[in-house]
Amino acid sequence: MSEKLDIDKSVLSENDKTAYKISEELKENKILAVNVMGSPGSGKTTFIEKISDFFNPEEIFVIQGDLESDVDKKRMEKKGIDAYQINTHGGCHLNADMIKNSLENIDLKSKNFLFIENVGNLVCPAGIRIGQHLNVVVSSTTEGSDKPKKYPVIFLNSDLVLISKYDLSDVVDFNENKYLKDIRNIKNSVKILKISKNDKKSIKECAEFINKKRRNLFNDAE
Ligand SMILES: Nc1nc2c(ncn2[C@@H]2O[C@H](COP(=O)(O)OP(=O)(O)OP(=O)(O)O)[C@@H](O)[C@H]2O)c(=O)[nH]1
Ligand SMILES: [Mg+2]
Repeated sequence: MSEKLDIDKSVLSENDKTAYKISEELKENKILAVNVMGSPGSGKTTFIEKISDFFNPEEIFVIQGDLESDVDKKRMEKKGIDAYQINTHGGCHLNADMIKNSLENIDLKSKNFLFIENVGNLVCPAGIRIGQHLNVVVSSTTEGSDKPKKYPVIFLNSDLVLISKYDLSDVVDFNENKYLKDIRNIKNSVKILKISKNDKKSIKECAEFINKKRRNLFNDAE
């Protein structure tokens, strides 16, 4: 048993070393990397599409993680955004090596933001370092208000929780008080924003938060 634990530890630390190098390389290029996590269909790609309207398409690039297909990459390209697709073929989360290989295909100059859409699920991507500076969980009202209580680790590791599909909250009897109370019990300091894909004001608030995080990271006031 202890042997198994040692092996797991060394695999993890190799990943962490690569993740650290990625994070530093992106920092040198003044790029903020945002790891977008959440259940399948929670609205991760929609969020990236919508938030891109508040940035210059040239300053963003996206790495898409899915088991199969390039559906989400094509959605990005339709918005004029540089995108790279990773297919994990069964793997339930992205890892640092996958991101390192993707970055070799992307010209980092002139970019300010990297959005990484992780494989859709609330378990595996939590706590895996992929070079990100910011962890975002897109958690939709339609999944039910019990998700923080059932899947606490991903919320614990997040910097920003987006309650997505907020326009549907009444239809699905989303219990917002319970949801918020459960999140606060897991991580009191986490930023929580409510978003709906057609509510520009809600998306603008996210863009402002992410922009501020970038400014704080690089300590520049522009
Ligand atoms: N009503 C409503 N529907 C939304 C909202 N955001 C996303 N959707 C819909 O939810 C569905 C799934 O959205 P996606 O953005 O593809 O979800 P995803 O998390 O990227 O899905 P995977 O990549 O498959 O994990 C689409 O039909 C979206 O139009 C929202 O704010 N309100
Ligand atoms: Mg998607």
